[in-house]
Amino acid sequence: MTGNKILFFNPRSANATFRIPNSVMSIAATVEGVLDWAVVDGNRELDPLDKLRSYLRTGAYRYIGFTAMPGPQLKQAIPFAKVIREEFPDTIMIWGGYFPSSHFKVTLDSGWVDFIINGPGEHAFPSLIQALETGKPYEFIPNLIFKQDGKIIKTKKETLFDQDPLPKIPYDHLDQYYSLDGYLGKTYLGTRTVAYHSSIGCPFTCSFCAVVPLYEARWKARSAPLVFEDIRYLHDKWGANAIEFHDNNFFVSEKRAVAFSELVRPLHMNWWGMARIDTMSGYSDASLEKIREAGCRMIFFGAESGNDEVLKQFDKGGTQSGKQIAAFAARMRKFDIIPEYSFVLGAPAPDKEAVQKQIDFDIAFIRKIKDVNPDTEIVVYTYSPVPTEGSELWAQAQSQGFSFPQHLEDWVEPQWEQFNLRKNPLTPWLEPEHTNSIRDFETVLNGYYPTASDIKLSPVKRRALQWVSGLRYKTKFYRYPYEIRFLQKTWKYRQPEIQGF
Ligand code: B12
Repeated sequence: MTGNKILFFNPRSANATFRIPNSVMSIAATVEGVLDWAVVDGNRELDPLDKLRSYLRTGAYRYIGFTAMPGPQLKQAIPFAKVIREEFPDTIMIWGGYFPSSHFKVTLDSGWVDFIINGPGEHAFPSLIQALETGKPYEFIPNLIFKQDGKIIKTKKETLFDQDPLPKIPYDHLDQYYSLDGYLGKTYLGTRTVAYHSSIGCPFTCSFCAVVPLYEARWKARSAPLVFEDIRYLHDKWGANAIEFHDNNFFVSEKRAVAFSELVRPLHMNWWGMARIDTMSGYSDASLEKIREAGCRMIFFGAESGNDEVLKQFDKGGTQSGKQIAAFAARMRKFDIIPEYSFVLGAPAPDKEAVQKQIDFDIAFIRKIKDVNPDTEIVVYTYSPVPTEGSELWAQAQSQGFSFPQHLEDWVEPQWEQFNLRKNPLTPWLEPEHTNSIRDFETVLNGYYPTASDIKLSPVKRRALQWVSGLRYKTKFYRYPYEIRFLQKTWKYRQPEIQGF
């Protein structure tokens, strides 16, 4: 090997063909103009391993950077890393993203990965490359995890940095590898939807959320004018007409959300983002009106549960309560913004009956939300533990016998994929009847209230689904809803919780 180029890899995540791979692109931005880089996007390649090999065979690439979130991305990330380690042993393999940051031991124990970037990588990655290029020590660079003499070393975590000085995503450079056109997809928001990330982290410490171990309750945002500058560029140059804000918590600052709304309004773009119910309950009517007028059509909220005790168990923090969740859904009707509420069912409880009682409670609560605002979109997840050090919920999960795979390759087993999709949580306290009661209710609910985000579902199909599910929903008879499942399967019904959003 003679070169010092960097190859980035975004493994395939189903149904994500139009999403700009922001995780690796934000890292590529930091070496733009300094070192040559290329990118392979598993969503845009029929045979991405072949493509990776074709770059590596040139001998010009010394570094390879993988991003990985738990779930379908691991199906490429893990076997490809193994092959690359075997066929190109001199390549320095660096992983970043939610999976390796949370599951660093199993990742490094595989022997295929040399370095993990633990959380934000915009400083750590270029510093590491510079150290490796110049033969200087890297042991003091924050946000790194690696092995030394068989021992795992975690360097200190850097305080979350300001976002405005960070370099811009090199969209034009990305376009040389994959046409940007191919990333602007058709959604219910628009015909050319762009994925944009305007802030990082989240100021809360919910114990079921994977964002917490990475960002440690910190949040930093790009200021409204800079976000707008990027959006205007994507609109003017690439014809973007809708935006999915992928921030964990876009609406932390009312001032920033309103400032952005005022700027973007003339572009007539539809957009979507994620928020907390208690934060937005505090927004004034005037702010919510401005946000709607600026094109915000739907907002995703972590409602989690209508039971205040469970909200406490989840460390939801803030002021969120069952009462507030319902009141806010009702309030959103006035503004014509669809609240998309996600619930996390199946939390640990002292015994089987208590688990079912809680599931039944939340099913009744979800029905209540639909009564106060039928437009509310409901996303139902099953609680899947995340390794949040120091959290009681994680301790509870472990004490009841839950553990993650001990070998990296085991993560690609179908049952762990289902776990990552939060469909089959593999948690010892959930019996099949618990999971079935969640899935059956979800099927009937989705039948009676099909999601507005499924653009392939015609009005006729929608009505047919509603008709078939009506009696079950009204009589609360959810068991064995095979006929609804058959229609959903036939019409490839889109479930945001499985496909991501
Ligand atoms: C975009 C996205 C997707 C896209 C993937 C698009 C793609 N790239 O191909 C889609 C919609 C497909 C998706 C799917 C899923 N996702 Co997703 N996704 C996100 C989201 C919203 C944004 C990711 C992003 O672009 N961030 C912006 C970048 C800049 O931040 P970042 O990824 O953290 O990257 C930084 C560091 O981690 C690090 N880094 C990351 N990668 C790399 C690589 C290298 C080489 C280096 C050096 C550094 C580095 O540096 C970056 C800059 O600081 C995140 C939440 C979030 N806001 O981050 C969830 C998130 C990652 N997804 C998550 C999950 C669980 C899923 C699913 C598996 C399940 C689900 N139902 O959502 C599905 C799978 C669906 C499927 N069938 O494929 C979880 C992960 C939870 C966990 N346990 O770790 C998250 C955190 C959402 C959440 N809050 O729960 N997702």
